[in-house]
Amino acid sequence: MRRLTLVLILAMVGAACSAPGSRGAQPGSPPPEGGTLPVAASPRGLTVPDGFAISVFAAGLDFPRHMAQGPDGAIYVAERGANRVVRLPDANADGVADKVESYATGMEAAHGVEWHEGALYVGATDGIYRFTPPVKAGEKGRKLVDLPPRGGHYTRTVHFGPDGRMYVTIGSTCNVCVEEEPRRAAMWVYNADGTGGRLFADGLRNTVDFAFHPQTGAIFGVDNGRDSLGDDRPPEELNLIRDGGDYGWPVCHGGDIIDPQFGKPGSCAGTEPPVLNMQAHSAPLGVQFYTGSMFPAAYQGRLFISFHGSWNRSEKTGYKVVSVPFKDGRPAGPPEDFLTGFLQGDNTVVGRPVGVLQTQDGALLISDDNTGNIYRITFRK
Ligand SMILES: [Ca+2]
Ligand SMILES: [Ca+2]
Repeated sequence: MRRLTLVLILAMVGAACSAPGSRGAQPGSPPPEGGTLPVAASPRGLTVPDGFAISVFAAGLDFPRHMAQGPDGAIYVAERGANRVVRLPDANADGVADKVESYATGMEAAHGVEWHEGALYVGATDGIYRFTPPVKAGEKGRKLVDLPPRGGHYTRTVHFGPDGRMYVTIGSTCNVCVEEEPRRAAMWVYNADGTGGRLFADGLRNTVDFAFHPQTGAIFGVDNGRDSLGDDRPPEELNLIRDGGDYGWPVCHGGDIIDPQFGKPGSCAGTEPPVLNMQAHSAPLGVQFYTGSMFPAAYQGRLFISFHGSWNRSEKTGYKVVSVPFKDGRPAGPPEDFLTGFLQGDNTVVGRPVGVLQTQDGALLISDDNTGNIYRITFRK
């Protein structure tokens, strides 16, 4: 497909100012800069398929991670670097956030966000917190679930299933090891109030995001494979996560690679192989099924996946957003590049995508924790 390179000329959205200056603002209070958003420092060359357009929805955020759209239509973003969730309204619907408001504060490394039945749920390192509007300045969220402290992978992801239950993933303490803590390298499920927690699936080294198939409700999660087995092993995984499933780590990777340290012959037997293997070291961190009407029909039902990009591969890989075609509730082909250009020709990194969110209007938002930007992708007929 012919691809269109778009040079992003960032519109001035207000007087130049810096996001760090907005740290410490209280929920519900106006941002210190008088309601303006920072302007991105420089234009970037990013590439989307022909017919699509990309623009900057927000800039200057402090390690923006996962995102959710609230019942008020605003975008809520976990700012991991600021230990909080910010609210980004776009009241005039011009595709640019009008302002940044500190909304929910005081959580260690806020990463996961989800709205469920009128309340905001946040996955922070030490637990899952709930904020029920109206959220007052400085209000502490209600901690629903205690989670193991920092050590190894420290992001916590939370989503609600169509069954109304709360699903939480936590990565391992290590690259590869046998975990003592049963909540590590696993998915747990809870009632919406945090009670009744139990192990749902394990052998998941670091499933940083997962999504429920829009028709079947099946859970598809990406898993970040272990390091130090070479540039192209083991693959990053897309798993269909079933109740009671063992997804292999630390003994088996990619469905058929027996771990040289922890595995033994037969270690892959009885484990769930991935439904799709992807390039090693891509670092998938965000997923979103597309159910909107804005994108062309070919994108309906596809799973968008962000690849944060490699950190220790001899040649860099990832640094892009791909889409995986789905048919009859299963992947129906390899990932196809959708948003590229974060890794430029001279191996220069100009962004690292994390969160992927389809908004109610059918656009796709991509957070980038390297630049602090949120990009918005639309399709123009
Ligand atoms: Ca706006
Ligand atoms: Ca696996």
